[in-house]
Amino acid sequence: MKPLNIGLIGYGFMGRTHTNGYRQAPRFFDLEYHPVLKAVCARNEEKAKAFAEQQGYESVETDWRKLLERDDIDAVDVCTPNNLHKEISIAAAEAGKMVLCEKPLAMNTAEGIEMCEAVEKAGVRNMVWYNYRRVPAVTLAKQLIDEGRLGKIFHYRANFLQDWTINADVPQGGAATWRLDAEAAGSGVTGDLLAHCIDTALWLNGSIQDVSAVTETFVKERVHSETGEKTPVKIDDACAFHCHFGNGSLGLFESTRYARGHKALYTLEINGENGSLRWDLHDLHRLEFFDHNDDSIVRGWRSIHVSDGDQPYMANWWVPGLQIGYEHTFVHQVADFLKSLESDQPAAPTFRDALETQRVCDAVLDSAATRSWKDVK
Ligand code: SOE
Repeated sequence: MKPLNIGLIGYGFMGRTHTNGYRQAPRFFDLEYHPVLKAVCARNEEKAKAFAEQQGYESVETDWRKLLERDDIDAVDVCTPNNLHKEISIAAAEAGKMVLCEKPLAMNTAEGIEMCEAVEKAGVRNMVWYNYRRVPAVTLAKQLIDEGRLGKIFHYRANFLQDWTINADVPQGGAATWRLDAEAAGSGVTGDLLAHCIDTALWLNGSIQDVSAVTETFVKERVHSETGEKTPVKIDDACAFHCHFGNGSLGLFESTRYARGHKALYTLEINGENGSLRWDLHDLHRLEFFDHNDDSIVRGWRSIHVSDGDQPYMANWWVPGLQIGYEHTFVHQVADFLKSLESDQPAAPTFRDALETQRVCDAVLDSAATRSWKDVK
């Protein structure tokens, strides 16, 4: 067994999901490398200590630069708000650390390019936490598409719907609501939610060529948590776009934080010449599959309960029929990352892969701002 010493920066929601991944992966997967929770870093020492104690980190740092100076850290996990991804990731790469960065890669494409160049120049392993690729049902969708079961693809459709910002009293900025502050997040639902849909789409259906988008900011001003002042909201509350994929299919995407009743409804559907696939995060272990090659008298949508040992990742979990959930996507991502060290292959999605998502997000925002079609550049 080889140790892989982890330095986590940021201990919010994502810090917890990743930490759980580090803890569980070696318990369920046969891995040569085992993560060691060496240090957690955050500005608030008291809270960082409480997190370290609860989660099992050996030490605490309050300055991320100090963490990067430590010889006992192999991999840095960047779980900060988006506006710090670039600076920390580049510094970590320059310090020779592996870098695992929370999504989206960066605030924009220009930053993403710098980040890619830094990790590639330093020759350090890098990965971005687009976790939904590792839902077994989504991974199975990839397998079925790659086997050619859908034939020529005509349509790709995805939604990511939430409702947590409808109340105009929700503030922007600060630890809990930095996602509403353009200075910290870069964009709203486009970088936060559609980025997931785009990452999955690029993986399942290939490149996106051009986009036409519309965005809306429903609540124009919110109190800023740090200043107490009411200031203009500069993020997109909702975004919808359509696009052309490189394979000739059409894409339709929608995301909002104003779909009352929906907490995290990520759905996708792909329609091909010979079949279709449909998946829903709220029922994440099921993959709906329509196979037109079935005998016509029994032809219909089948609902595959992805829980059997010969389906992706499931041999590592319980016995067939017993399902897993959201947290396991991060366990899978950690396991795949650790296996990539053994095989010396890149761990997808790399920074370079995630840059493609960033380019689509930038084209989407540009299209909405200019009310025109934009090429993905
Ligand atoms: C936003 O509410 C959020 O937590 C995103 O930031 C995550 O990336 C997404 O997986 C769930 O929703």
